[in-house]
Amino acid sequence: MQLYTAGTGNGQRAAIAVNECGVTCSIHVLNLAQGDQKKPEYLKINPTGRIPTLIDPEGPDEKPLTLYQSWAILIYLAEKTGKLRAHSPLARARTFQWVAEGASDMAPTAQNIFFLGNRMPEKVPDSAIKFYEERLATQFRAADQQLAHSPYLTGNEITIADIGLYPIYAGRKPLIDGAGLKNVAAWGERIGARPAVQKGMKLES
Ligand SMILES: N[C@@H](CCC(=O)N[C@@H](CS)C(=O)NCC(=O)O)C(=O)O
Repeated sequence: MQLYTAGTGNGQRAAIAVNECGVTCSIHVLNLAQGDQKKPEYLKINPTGRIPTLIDPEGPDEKPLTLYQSWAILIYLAEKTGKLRAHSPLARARTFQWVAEGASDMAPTAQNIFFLGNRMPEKVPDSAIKFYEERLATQFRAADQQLAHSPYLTGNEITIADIGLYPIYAGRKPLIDGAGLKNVAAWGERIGARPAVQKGMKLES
């Protein structure tokens, strides 16, 4: 397989998924600041001009598959390899809940904090950034309550839910730890100690 990625939360999520699932994969780190993601040859595999993108030469129906969206890559690799999957119907349902929470709420909230603080042409009021910071802390508070009862988000086994949320946590660790979320902090230590996670987090962008 080939993974085109970069050292951002979304890029790290896909790289960790590749490492955790143990697939043979060449990892290509794009330089986003220099616009590698907008080059015509890259737009051919990902017309959105963003990372990550996975190419699996042995995709479904024995045909090559090109796939973008980090959460889709994570789910695809878990389905393909049987790794990081929840097994009971209840744990599977909770996995879907956390994947939806991460993809549709937490990751965009974290991205808003980054864009407002780093990408706006004018200075944004501190209150706007604080609004999204408090929102992210509240979203992780629900994870903290779950993690008071189990070592991972959906029970005793690590799943795509944990891998999906981890780069969001790692990118805003001081904010989330500062909100006193002790169970999330312990979970973060647990996930962050995994060699496959450490390797995926170390991409240079
Ligand atoms: N929801 C998408 C977001 C992808 C995304 O926003 N990628 C960013 C890096 S984190 C990107 O490629 N930005 C470069 C650009 O927009 O030019 C995912 O999870 O893959």
